[in-house]
Amino acid sequence: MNLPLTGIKIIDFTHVQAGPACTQLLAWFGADVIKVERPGSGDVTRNQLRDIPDADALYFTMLNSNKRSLTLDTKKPEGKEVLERLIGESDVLVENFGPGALDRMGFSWERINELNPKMIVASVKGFSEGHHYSDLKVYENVAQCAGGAASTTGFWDGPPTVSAAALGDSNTGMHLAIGILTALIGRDKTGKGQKVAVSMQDAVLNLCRVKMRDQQRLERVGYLEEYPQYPHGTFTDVVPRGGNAGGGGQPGWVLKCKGWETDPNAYIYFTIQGHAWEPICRAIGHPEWINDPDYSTAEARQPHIFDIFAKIEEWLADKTKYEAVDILRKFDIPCSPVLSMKELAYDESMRKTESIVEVDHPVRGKYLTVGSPIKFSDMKPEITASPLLGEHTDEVLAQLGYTAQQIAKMHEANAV
Ligand code: CAO
Repeated sequence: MNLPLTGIKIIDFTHVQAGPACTQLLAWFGADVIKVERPGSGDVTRNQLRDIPDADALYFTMLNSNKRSLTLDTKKPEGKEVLERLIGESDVLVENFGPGALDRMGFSWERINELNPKMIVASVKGFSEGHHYSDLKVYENVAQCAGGAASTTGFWDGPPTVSAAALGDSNTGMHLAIGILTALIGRDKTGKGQKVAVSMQDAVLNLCRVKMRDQQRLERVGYLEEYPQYPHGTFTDVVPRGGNAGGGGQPGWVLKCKGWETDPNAYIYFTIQGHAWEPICRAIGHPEWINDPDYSTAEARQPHIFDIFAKIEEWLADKTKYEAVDILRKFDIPCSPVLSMKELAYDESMRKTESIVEVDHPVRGKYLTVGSPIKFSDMKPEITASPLLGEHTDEVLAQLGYTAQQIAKMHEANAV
């Protein structure tokens, strides 16, 4: 299949999650992504949390599919020379090293631009350039704390809480991918490359936009009517943690279903959409609420919203989460079962939509990975295995014009 990014060559100087998630996405869509790794060790995630002693860890395989691997010691003169040639022939260099690492290696933006003025250099850092924390190294949870997610997640009587979703890592990688594609389109118009940077703090904050909305509302009116703290609790001058409250104009909560005593995921998320109040009352067997002034408007319901949720839980008590959703869907009520990772892994629909795919790896055998969450009408990315460390070193060097003898010498010098 002629994928749209076919012909775009990417030097993938990324590691761990934020950068690899970005380049993996571009590889799915056809880019030739050459992952540059340190000889002998490679990306640290190859070894992290291994479940099979000699096989690359799932952390690596699930973030580096569809790529080629080139081992290169870019601190050695031979390695630098190879990287220079590669820069001369590529379209994009993506990196997420600690602050200043690329400059210390001798590949500043100015130097790369000199080697190839059409090159797009894309970086992930913890904080934006010019920020007073821009010298910090950053991992996922650090970013969630810095970007406003942790202070607004969890319950009001507990500490700031991080999300399991990789808001700092993969989310930043997705932002960077958008930046790269934009710069590529820009280059088509100007003929020039440019620097693209996304900080993890900013990418987290971008997803916490509604909490910034709430901060401003709070400062103006002193309360937030959709939070559980309203109207019985108190507000300070900062956005509180709202537990499982719905973030928009419609209240929602995680509600217990049959079996919750023993199954940690026997819950549904239930949303009370204002205009769906009548069907909700019918669905849960309380038609008398439809015209009751204590229930008929969102404003009237809010003071006793948790009593309403308790009544819905009574209705749910003899229904599994799946049975409940099957009834509620008929009434057009936005809801979902709370699904465990196990349920998702074996969900036939997720396999059918290729949102979860099985990949064959030469060492570990078959494993599951998350497929493309972006679906196209004219193409279907095929997810292939992640490369072994240095699997494509000789192939890439030969394509760069090195002779077999020169390649052997580089191996001897441990430069590749
Ligand atoms: N050959 C030679 N040297 C190499 C190399 C190669 N192929 N690849 C990397 N290196 C060197 C770098 O040049 C750097 O050397 P110096 O520090 O001496 O200049 C060194 O390896 C370490 O790089 P690092 O600072 O990126 O690595 P770290 O393990 O100390 O930090 C991390 C990891 C993630 C905290 C840091 O890279 C970072 O803050 N990145 C930016 C934010 C980010 O992306 N974080 C998300 C990671 S996903 O959770």
